[in-house]
Amino acid sequence: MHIHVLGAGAGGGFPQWNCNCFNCDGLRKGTIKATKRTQSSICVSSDGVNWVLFNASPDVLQQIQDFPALQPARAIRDTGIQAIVLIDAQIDHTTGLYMLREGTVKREIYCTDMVYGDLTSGNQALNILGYYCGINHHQVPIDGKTSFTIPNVPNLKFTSVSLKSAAPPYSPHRNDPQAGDTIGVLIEEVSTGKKCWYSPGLAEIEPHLPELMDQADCIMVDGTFWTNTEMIDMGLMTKTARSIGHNPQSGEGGMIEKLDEFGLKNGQAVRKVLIHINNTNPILREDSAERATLTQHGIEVAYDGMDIIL
Ligand code: HKS
Ligand code: ZN
Ligand code: ZN
Repeated sequence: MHIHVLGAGAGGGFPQWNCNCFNCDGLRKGTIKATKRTQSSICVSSDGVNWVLFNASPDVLQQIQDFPALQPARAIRDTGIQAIVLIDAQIDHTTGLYMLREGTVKREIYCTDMVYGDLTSGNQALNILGYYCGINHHQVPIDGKTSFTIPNVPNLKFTSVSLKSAAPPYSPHRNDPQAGDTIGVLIEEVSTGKKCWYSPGLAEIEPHLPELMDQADCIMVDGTFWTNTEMIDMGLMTKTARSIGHNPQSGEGGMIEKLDEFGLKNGQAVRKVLIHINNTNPILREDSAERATLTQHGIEVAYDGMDIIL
């Protein structure tokens, strides 16, 4: 299974257009050891020709240009993207749908009923696509048991589960969380049995998750913030990381502590990768103490263009 990180940044990317924090300012000036990151998205394939796009980032056009495998050029109009799976309805994961409007072949969209509802009401993205390429909506089951497959994407199987989180600000049920607002997905390559867990928005490793995460050879999870009060401490927001759906890396119950519980899979070390990293996070600086701590715990920080072959 080939997993390609198209974008490893959180909403706004890195550097963020309006931000002058130590990281963003330092990256622009070249005074810190870090690389830019576009907004959160991965693509996955078994045969290297047919791909599933996970999330449609506002940066998707640049991401496609930077990864030629997504453009196999078999016809005058063509793409390697066979389907799009949306893990939530947030701006940073869905705005790229507008950029993928051309053509006469319908986009195959896999999402939960909740996400479909948000993207046809508070946010009209899927309705608007109807005026261009059109879409086929496929309902993603979230019982953690019923798997689904995608036509034209041979050898991959997907199992998803609902995660604790909040719907986007424009959702009709923003203050009333529902199952399916955000999901995590276990991606399996059928012929090899290799598996990757993907949850770029993860507020808490709830009791029903280890059952699926334990199966994974690679765990790719929310790397948005280092501390629970990161944005508050910098005077940028009044809400904690957890309250906006992102479990921080450090501290009690944090991602480092939780990821320590995952060790070996078939005698091999499980790969642990953080993705959806906010511009304010010190782990973006490759020589930071926080990055060294992650390395000690065997945790990697995703970067744009990262390839994971399982
Ligand atoms: C910044 C942003 C921080 C950020 C926050 C969130 C809020 C929102 C909601 C997020 C993200 C980046 N880059 N989605 O100002 O530094 O209220 O639902 O998801 O990608 S959470
Ligand atoms: Zn986000
Ligand atoms: Zn910043």
